[in-house]
Amino acid sequence: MRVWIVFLLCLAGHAMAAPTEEEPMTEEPVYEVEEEVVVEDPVMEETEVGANPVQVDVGDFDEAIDIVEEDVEDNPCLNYHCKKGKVCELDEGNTPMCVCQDPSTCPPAEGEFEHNCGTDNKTYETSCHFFATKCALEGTKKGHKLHLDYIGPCKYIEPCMDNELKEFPMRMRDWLKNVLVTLYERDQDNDLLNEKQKLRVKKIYENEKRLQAGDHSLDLLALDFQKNYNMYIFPVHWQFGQLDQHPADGYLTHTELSPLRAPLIPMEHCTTRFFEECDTDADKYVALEEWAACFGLKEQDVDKDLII
Ligand SMILES: *[C@@H]1O[C@H](CO)[C@@H](O)[C@H](O)[C@H]1NC(C)=O
Ligand SMILES: [Ca+2]
Ligand SMILES: [Ca+2]
Repeated sequence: MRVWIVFLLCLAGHAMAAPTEEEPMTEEPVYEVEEEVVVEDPVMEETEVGANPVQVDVGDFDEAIDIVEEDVEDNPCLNYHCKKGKVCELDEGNTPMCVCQDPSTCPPAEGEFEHNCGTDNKTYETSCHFFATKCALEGTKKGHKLHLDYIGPCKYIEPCMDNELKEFPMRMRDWLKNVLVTLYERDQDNDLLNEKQKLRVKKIYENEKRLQAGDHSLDLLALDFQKNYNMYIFPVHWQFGQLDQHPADGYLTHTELSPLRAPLIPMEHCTTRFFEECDTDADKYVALEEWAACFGLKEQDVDKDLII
């Protein structure tokens, strides 16, 4: 049961709020500007009332001192949002602009859980350090290829064997179904599931034929998938929707998939191969159709409207 609680926490909080990377879709400057102006997390929120946000955020070097001398009220950077890895600075004309953050200005990690492993197999102290580093490499091939790989420090990941790769979707779709049922059971007042999702899960929850959570053999998992196929359709769609948020465009990027690794520790070493093979057209995105096929759903059961 304890394991389940950990999974739940992962799902409800940590994993969903896991650092995600906003991938630049185009190099056009117009897009850049639009993205940077979006006020997602107003900088104010993180700052105590009365504190000088400029000092809190930057706190060094000449430019910072210039800014500090200005009236904070008039600081155009205050409500100017920069994407991860960048911070706002003023140019000579007092116009705010986003520049790469110096990784050394990132707040230090409060624990190992904040470490992240990049696809370069380097451990980054926090996601802030990662994005600042990636920003500095912007425009280079190396920077383009650098993504967050998984949460936690880099470690040795054993190779995924063929037979394990086959088990992966079987275990995962069973796990997804159990996660949803558990969320449903515990979530009468919280908002872990929305109303539409609750209606769907209710049907699974109340079905007496449902295979209860447990350490089942692969044969039993396979048999249950045959017998109770319909119960798996929604969980597979649900997970796709949970991951497809940065942006929610019907495709999963490598980075959008990274939160999934954390809760799937027992099969973790197969995630990379699994997702590589899911991307059947090899365009580096896992589309909903590809995702569903990976989990054994039939083509006619893939339904965008189930992502609710
Ligand atoms: C990645 O780094 C970890 C820890 O530093 C190491 O054990 C592992 O072998 C590395 N993996 C690869 C593929 O180099
Ligand atoms: Ca997406
Ligand atoms: Ca694809």
